[in-house]
Amino acid sequence: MYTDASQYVEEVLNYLGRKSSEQPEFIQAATEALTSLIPYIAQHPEFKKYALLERYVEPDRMIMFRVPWIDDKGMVRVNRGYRVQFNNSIGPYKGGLRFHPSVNFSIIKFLGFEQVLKNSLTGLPIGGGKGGSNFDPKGKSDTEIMSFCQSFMTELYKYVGDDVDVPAGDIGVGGREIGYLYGQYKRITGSYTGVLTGKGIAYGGSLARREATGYGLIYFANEMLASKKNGFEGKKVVISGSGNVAIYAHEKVASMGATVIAMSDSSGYIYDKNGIKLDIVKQIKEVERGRISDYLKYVPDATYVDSCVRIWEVPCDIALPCATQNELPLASAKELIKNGCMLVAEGANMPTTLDATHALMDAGILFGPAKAANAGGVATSALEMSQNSQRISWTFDEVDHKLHEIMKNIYLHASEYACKYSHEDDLVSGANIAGFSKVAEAMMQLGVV
Ligand code: NDP
Ligand code: 2IT
Repeated sequence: MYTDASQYVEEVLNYLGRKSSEQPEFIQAATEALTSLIPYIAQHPEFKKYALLERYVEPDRMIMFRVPWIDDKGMVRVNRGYRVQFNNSIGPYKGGLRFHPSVNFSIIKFLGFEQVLKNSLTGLPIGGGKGGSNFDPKGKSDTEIMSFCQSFMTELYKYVGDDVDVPAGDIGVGGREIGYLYGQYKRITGSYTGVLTGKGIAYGGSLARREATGYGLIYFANEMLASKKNGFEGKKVVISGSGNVAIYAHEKVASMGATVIAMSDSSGYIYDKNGIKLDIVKQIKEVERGRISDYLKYVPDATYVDSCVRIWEVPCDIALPCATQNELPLASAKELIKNGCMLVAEGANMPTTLDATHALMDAGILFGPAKAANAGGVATSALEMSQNSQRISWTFDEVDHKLHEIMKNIYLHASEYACKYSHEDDLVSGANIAGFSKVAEAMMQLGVV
């Protein structure tokens, strides 16, 4: 039906397959997005002449640098630092920094690629980028984390700026790390600008940024449920991960009458049929920086299973993958379908594999794709940027209210495009096309750059 557009997308994906074959996560993200754009691209034959897709899949630039630092024993250690500035057609590059041993160009490119569409969907003027390091924060002391962050920023500062590129947190980068990074930026440049978001409240951070991704995820999922005249009251929820996104998704969903019965970390998951007590998880993860299995020290009749992926075998009404990419494969999707799950909304970036996404949608499970469902974090980062530029701070309720409105709008926008180009419940296509159309329009107007 869309022969020319399909052919064009195939050519671009083949090109990526040849040129970036060692970047499987990036190819996965690009394949999912570009394939769903076909009906939209079919309406814009001019894109091919202007090589719009070829330009769109190529980041503006990719920066890699050495990060030497000194551990507590006085040994010099070396990691790799990355920043991929993907696309700034609609605003300064914006996106998190991830510190995790698995970080490489494939992971950072996939995250940057997703970020371009996500940031466009927020309706705010932010382009897309992502960065990080293969540094592993686990088991490191505060002084080691500080030494690493200072060295990382000593190189990164050359490439960022409040109107240029504004990083924030992601896996392994929270308030502590952003503080050390900001301190070093300020020390080197002498300038006090909103160059990072997720900052501490005492030095320019926004209230509700810490909660924003998790809260936003629940606001979005609530719109999905409401479209079917349903809600969270009385629902059983499984949330993977126990980091920033997972914890605040739990907090919000519990406040709306649901019970969270399982959570995880990269070692395994806990199950508590009476509902997981969030204050204990916060104590373990935010204060002690411990393992999720420590929950059993506080609640001995809960269960711990030594596998994170098996969390999807726990029967639930709602599944919220909030840990990492590809954590919900096809076999897990089949478990969710078998057990009568009705909704999956992605708090993490690309947590569901492509075949699992198709299986869930084909089975009629409501599916909220990451770039729409978890956009509340970066949207609130953009609100932090606005507050910094205006030298003002909004109250928690003001920011939370704006976040709620933004998530409702993202849902409306994605479902409107889903209806127009695919079908009502295809929020994957809806979110991709809604996000892409604005970036494509800007790129066409900006000329061949
Ligand atoms: P955190 O570092 O706070 O938490 C990450 C959680 O995921 C931890 O529980 C961690 O367990 C677990 N995890 C990490 N890697 C794996 C793995 N390979 N297998 C299983 N579990 C794993 O990160 P965030 O909560 O900030 O981020 C979680 C996800 O949400 C990521 O995909 C991120 O990109 C995405 N996201 C984050 C936003 C934000 O504002 N922070 C915004 C939008 C999306 P362990 O401690 O054992 O490593
Ligand atoms: O994936 C994401 O959207 C984030 N990690 C948040 C990015 C940001 O700039 O707040």
